[in-house]
Amino acid sequence: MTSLAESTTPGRFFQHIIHTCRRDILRKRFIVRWGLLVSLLILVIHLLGKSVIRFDVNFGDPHPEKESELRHRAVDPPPHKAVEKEILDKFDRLKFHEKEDVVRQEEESQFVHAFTGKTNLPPVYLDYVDMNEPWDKDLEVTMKKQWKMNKYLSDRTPLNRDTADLRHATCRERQYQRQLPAASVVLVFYNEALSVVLRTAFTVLKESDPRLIHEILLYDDCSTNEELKAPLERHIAAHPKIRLVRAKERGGLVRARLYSSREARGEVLLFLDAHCEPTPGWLEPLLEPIAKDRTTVTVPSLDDINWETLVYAGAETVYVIGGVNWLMNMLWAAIPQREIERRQREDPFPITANLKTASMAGGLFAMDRQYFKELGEYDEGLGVWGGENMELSFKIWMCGGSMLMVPCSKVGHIFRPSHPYDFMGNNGDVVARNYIRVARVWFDDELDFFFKIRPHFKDIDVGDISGRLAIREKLKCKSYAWFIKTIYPELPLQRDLIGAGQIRNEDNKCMDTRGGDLRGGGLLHLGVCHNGEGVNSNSNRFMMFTKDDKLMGLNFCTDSGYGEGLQFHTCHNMGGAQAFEYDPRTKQIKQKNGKCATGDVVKQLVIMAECRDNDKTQRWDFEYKYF
Ligand SMILES: [Mn+2]
Repeated sequence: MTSLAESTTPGRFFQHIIHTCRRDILRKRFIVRWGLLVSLLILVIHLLGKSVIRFDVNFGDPHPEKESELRHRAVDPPPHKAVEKEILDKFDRLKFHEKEDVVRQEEESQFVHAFTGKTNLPPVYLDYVDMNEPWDKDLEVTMKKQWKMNKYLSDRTPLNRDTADLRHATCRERQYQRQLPAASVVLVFYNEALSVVLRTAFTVLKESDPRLIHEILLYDDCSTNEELKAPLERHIAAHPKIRLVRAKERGGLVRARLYSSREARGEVLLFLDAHCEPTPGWLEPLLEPIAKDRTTVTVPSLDDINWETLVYAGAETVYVIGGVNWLMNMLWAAIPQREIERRQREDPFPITANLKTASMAGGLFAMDRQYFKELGEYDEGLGVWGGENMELSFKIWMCGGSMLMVPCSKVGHIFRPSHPYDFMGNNGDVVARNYIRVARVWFDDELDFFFKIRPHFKDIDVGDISGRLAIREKLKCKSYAWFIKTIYPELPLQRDLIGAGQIRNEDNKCMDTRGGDLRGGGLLHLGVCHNGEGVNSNSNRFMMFTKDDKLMGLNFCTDSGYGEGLQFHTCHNMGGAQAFEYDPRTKQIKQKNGKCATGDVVKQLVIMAECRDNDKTQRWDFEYKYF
């Protein structure tokens, strides 16, 4: 018999295992031998698990060598176990969400968690925080509320902590060309925690080839916090590549981005939020597509840095692209089949090949600086936040460029539970006005549909847009319909519809998403109708019935495959439980199995029931008809 030592290659090793296993089954010794081995393995994993938790307990501890302190914190650690459990549960829900609603084609997304409170380098801390003071849990809680993130923990975590390398293995196989342009990394901030800003800047320096960083531009949009004044300047003084520019008056995020881009001198503009941590190998894959074609814009893949624990979590690769809807929202959509096929054709490692994306989230992207100028930068008429990402996405595609999501470029980002800063006025108004302005510039013939969904938007003044239209004219940009048909055909245009708006039955009840269309799994409800045109301001009652048989909300398709009611799920375009037929004569919405959409007043749901003649709960009319 061969010994394990002789099995030199992994292949032979496994052959040996399988061989031994099969023989043992025959000799009925299987349970005794392998059962023991498996129990041993479970024990090892269990012990390992304990050590992981201990590492987590040690999170942010500047003196890990002090055994006594470590034990003290093990009793009542920051971040404590309850929080950690809650976070992990949250991830589990996310995973379910990805699996159910977003990920359809690809294998199950694997979230990996990294507890990175350590650094292999000499740790750098804020010079005014005393690391020897005992942990003040009350202060930690107070600061969490005030900052909408755990500033207390951040102030006590190395500013140069190790970042996780969660990239899919194929990312490390990739070779990038040597000649790449250098980037100005632009970080715009307003009253962001100093430790968070510094960690972003220092991590960029740590994780990037210095030849590819022209500068790190810190753009202070008129912060009022004291720590962002002299202390910030003191902490960056030793880093010649970090340059600080301060705005004279607060412009809001969009304008701050615009003005900061004019200060940048690198060949490539690379915007990051000032609460990010790029990870190993992040930069080259963002720069190479731009080096090959200067009209290509690249977007890194975002991972989550938990706002309470600063735990880094992410998937190995990307399973979604940026889509668009009629509300001007950027949304995450499953990778379309055409894109899956293109990747398989064009790339030796399709699982991590770059993805064409119709839209970007906005905060993080890389772009040739001159090209950004040529496309008219940002619209100065946009307020604080919102819509600028869509405007940029539209004009990149419509005016001859392209946009890629880069799975091998991973950047951690602190997703806060809410906006920590005010919008300089009414949030909703600013964002709505931005959306309308962008729509008026870019939607051309499709604009009236945008106003059908939100009729009250029609009367809102968005200022002078002639300058923006002139840019569109000058660049000879294509139409919005071209963009949708070519880049994101998932979104139906009016020409693709049979009916839209409120769908009302003769029982005078209307289909109502009740927000169930915002993410998959929600039910299609039955609600009271709005009466008269122009009052349908609630997009929950805006449905679309397409010529290719889909009954949709503004984001998802209704699907009868989940029980009696209709559930919202990603449109799979394969018919079946997502295929409906409208009969204008009987006004029934039918499926192949002979069932009809029925308004159930008791359940307040739209359910699929046997079709009946002249049943007013089954006779539906569209607010807008296209037949
Ligand atoms: Mn952000």
